[in-house]
Amino acid sequence: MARYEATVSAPVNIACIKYWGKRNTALILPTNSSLSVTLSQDHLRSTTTSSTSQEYEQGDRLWLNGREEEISKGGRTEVCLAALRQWRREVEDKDSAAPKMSEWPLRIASYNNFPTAAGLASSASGLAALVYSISQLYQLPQTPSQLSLIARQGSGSACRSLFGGFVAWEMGERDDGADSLAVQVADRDHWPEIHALICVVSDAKKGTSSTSGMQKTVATSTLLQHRIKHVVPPRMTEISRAITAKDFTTFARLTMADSNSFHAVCLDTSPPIFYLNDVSRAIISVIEELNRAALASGAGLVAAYTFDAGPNAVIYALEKDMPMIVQTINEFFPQSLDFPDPFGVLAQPSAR
Ligand code: 2P0
Repeated sequence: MARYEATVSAPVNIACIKYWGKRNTALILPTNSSLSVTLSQDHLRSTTTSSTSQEYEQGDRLWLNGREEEISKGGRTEVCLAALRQWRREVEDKDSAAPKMSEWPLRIASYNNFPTAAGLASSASGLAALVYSISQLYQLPQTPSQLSLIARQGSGSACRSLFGGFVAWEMGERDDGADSLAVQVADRDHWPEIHALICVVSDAKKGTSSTSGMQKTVATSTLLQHRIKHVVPPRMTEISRAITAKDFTTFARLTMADSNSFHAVCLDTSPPIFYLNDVSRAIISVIEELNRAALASGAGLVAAYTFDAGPNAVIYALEKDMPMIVQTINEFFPQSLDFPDPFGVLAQPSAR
């Protein structure tokens, strides 16, 4: 029987300018643009195999880390699969010899090679790998930016994992979402000296999910309105320039400021959302002190912390400074470095 299969992997991305808030929850259209770095550590990836065959029993099926998950009607996964099938139909309409895969059931198996409970975003890499693997299976001609339109509807931050390196998710202006997509600001080779240290402060599942937390912020925070109108737009321009110029001090200043702005709007939500804990705040103090000492000695900033919807820290630093950062973090937090190889480098999603 004819059976087609494609396997790809996509890495986690960590935002420097944070996505927090939707203006359209059905289409996943954000209230502000965001910008992230795609990590490429081999142990922070989702690997997805998609296959299709005319002989499969009816109905699409999905397994996550070996456990079957329901593909709920009208849910995000189903929306992504329907959009990918539509693009496959266009391929089949143009080429009558192309197998009619769009009519066949799909089997999708996805694995994260990092613990989902570690509090690191798995939806971003997972949905990016899912969309990318089916695009390869279907041999779609669409660009990664066009594919990001579909990945975005699986999970907002997933659209940024379609690219390696430094990636912007442009919020767009249209109501149909056709211009809310990811673009690469710079590839991994542009600035390979930037590394990321992941500090797992807690591997407990987070109390407030991003999806519900951000909509509570949209509904109740007055500070969010200031952030999306006046704070994020100039930062997007400034951080893109800093990346182009490889200006670490500006990159670090904006990354830390935006993490703090994001957690401030969480606190300004009713009821307030607390993602940071005492260890997170202690890490902030240590990095601020390292940077103060560096500035006092006439150097630039040496490190930037950033926190997502949980207490775990990601610290960006240049490769040359990373041994000192790791040593300092280890001295202050001897138990906290759980990951065997904490250095992240930048990468492209790779087809295998
Ligand atoms: C980000 N986060 O930019 C921000 C920073 C968390 C804090 O993107 O509802 O899991 O699936 O679109 O993508 C988390 O949000 O939410 C997120 P949905 P998602 O990385």
